[in-house]
Amino acid sequence: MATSTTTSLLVAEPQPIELDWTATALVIIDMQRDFLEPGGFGETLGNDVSQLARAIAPCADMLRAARAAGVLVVHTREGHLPDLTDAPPAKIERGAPSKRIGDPGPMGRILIRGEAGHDIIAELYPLDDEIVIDKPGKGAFYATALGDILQNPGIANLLVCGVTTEVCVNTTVREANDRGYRCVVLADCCASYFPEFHEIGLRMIKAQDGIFGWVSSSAAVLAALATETSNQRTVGASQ
Ligand code: TIU
Repeated sequence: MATSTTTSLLVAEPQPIELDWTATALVIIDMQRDFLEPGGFGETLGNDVSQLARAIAPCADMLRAARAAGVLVVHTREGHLPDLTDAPPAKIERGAPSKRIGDPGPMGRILIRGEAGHDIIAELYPLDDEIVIDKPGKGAFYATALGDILQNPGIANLLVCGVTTEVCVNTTVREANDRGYRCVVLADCCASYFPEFHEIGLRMIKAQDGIFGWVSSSAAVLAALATETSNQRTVGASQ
């Protein structure tokens, strides 16, 4: 019986990683208007949101490839309930932003679920049947059903994209690593308001022989997926 293997060797640092695509999910962290567009939460914190734009096209490539290959896709959004009951005062009161979480802004209330700014950018908009995790924290596992959602289809590996590298991407990878997932952060699919934090955030993941996981790229994933589709093998005596 001819069957195609579901595994590929993905070029990554600190070493290549064998991925079973049926046990792998693409996780796209917080590619929301609130972080990437002017007038949102990221800009209220004093950040130059144009720094994040470089991750959009590589994320779109990964989304297209995952959909074509049948790889599970998970989108996440950071944000809070309209009544702010899930927003700790310590988060709302932090620093001296130009607007605070829940204040009205040009894209609706800042970082509030259901508002235009909270939604995912048009270029990466989820399909109706894709998983969207709404999270109140920086990590995607805290106070969400993500763990159960990944466990049911037997997901063991996460390809992680999104923003920002050192905040929600790093927090989510650390949470996932402690839960036993193999995380591969796709460097060009992530970005930070601070390019040096992006670089250091990636180095933290792969340091000490991969203390939190692996670092790879969108090009490497595309190459690995191309290998996977051509890996035909013969199993059993009869054809
Ligand atoms: N401020 C910042 O860099 N990030 C966040 O607040 N959230 C995410 O990273 N998504």
